[in-house]
Amino acid sequence: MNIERITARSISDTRGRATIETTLTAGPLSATASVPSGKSTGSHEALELRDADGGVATAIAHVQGEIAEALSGRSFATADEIDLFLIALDGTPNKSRLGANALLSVSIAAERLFAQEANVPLWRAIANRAGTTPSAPRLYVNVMNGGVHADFRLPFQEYILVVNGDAIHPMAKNVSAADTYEPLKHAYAAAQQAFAKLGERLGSVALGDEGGYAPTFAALDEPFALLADLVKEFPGTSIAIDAAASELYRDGSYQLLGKSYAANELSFLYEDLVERFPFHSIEDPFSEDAADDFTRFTEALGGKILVIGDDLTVTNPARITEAAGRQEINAVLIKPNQIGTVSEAILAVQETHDAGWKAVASHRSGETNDTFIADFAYGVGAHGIKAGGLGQKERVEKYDRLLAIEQEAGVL
Ligand code: 2PG
Ligand code: MG
Repeated sequence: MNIERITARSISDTRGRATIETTLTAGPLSATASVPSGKSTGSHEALELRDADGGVATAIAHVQGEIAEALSGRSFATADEIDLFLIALDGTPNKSRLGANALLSVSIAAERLFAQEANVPLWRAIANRAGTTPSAPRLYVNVMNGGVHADFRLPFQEYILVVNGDAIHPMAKNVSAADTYEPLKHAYAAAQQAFAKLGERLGSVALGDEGGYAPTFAALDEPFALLADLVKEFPGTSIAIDAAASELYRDGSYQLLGKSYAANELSFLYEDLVERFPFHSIEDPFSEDAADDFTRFTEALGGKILVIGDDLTVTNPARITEAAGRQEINAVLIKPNQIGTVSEAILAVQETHDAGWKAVASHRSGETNDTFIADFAYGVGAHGIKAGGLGQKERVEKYDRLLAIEQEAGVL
């Protein structure tokens, strides 16, 4: 394939900040991709190139200038070839020269072009490339937002209802009916009802960055009591949090609701919560460099819940391999923009699976209408997908895309 034309422009993400959207053209084919942006970013992530004024003019100039020139006149047989070319062109370990945002916008658009050329849906192209079996992910619906996503109205960043479509309907267990059972449709319907019910219980409250409610509570366990009630009402659901603990960490301890916790005290707090409430997973329970605390915690609780690395592992295959060697976690959050190309995000999934761990694909807190992450989650057969609360269109679009994928998969 020859990429003949590349254009890029600045669009707004859900926080109204600038982000990059790129369009590639090859003969009659054309594909567009835009890139999300995090707020609680890990310090080991690939670099998102921003100008001093917060804009992405330099990233756009790189795409339309150096990257367009380098790609022009060359022929690429696969999307992986393009990604390897982009990585070499940038030449830095963290994409700091051309920008991970600039590179990823090209990488995702290229993936779409190759899917079009092969005349297969995007999720199928990703599965073929990754060597994975596509399947319906659990929905990690971020129903209450806290931490830096809601001015710390709640101490933890994300209070999540995990919905497992396979566990909702008795039909799913019936082998003869399993072929026609649509787990995502049932999971999403349950998520909508649970989200509305929670809204009624909370009354009129603000929404956080990811389209979940942002209430305040005096006690740390009150939101969990509310979530536990929902779990009782909705079969197939359970509780997860993203503690995003790097954001709670000050001078050697963790700050929660005005109290200071040493790492071992925070561990006890989590253990107590897991004992009292129906937990599925805890993401980033400690700060991004506290590897030993992760290992101890996973040893203690890894048999009961998923301990997910995000800021710890930053979708970086080398960091995931390192974490595997020390058994720091048992699941990994996969965010393509933390690493900067689709091929490296796929490699991160492969490293995760090689370690015997679960992969959870994830959006970012600043999103666009691009639904690539839904195809990615389904294509790599991820255990789950974090796509936010239902109070923001850009989150709902990801869930809508998942339902469309489920239909596509049913007719192929
Ligand atoms: C996270 C994410 C997405 P952000 O920490 O997992 O939910 O937040 O994009 O702000 O890093
Ligand atoms: Mg996180």
